[in-house]
Amino acid sequence: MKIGSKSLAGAVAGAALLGAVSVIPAHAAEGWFESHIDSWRVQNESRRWWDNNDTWDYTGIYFAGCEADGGDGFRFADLRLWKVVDGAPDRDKGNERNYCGWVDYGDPNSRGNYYFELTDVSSGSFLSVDYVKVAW
Ligand SMILES: [Ca+2]
Repeated sequence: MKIGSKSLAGAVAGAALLGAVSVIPAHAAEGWFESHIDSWRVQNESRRWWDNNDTWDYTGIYFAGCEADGGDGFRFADLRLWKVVDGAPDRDKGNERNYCGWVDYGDPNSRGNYYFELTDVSSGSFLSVDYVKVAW
């Protein structure tokens, strides 16, 4: 049966997708990007992304493979989410401590451009992260 083989392929693809989602928590369906961080200091900023506010998904930032140059190595990075506001100060959407995993900021519930800023790193002055995923 052709339909049978098609649905089997669908089931296999679904299983593979579930496997991937279990590694990186299933945050945010509206959009996402992957990146890395190379020797950031406090006040460095991420690229901007557009949140069209089509969904209620939380905005989340995922880190894996974190390094800091201080004697204690990496313990945490504080990340502030900002919404770009033209012609006025950008809007502070919250500061969260990332221990090299997920942090989320709730649903900003507001269409626009966003970015995050490194506000503190422990320990040392420089932060590098092998894998960064931002989802919203
Ligand atoms: Ca939203």
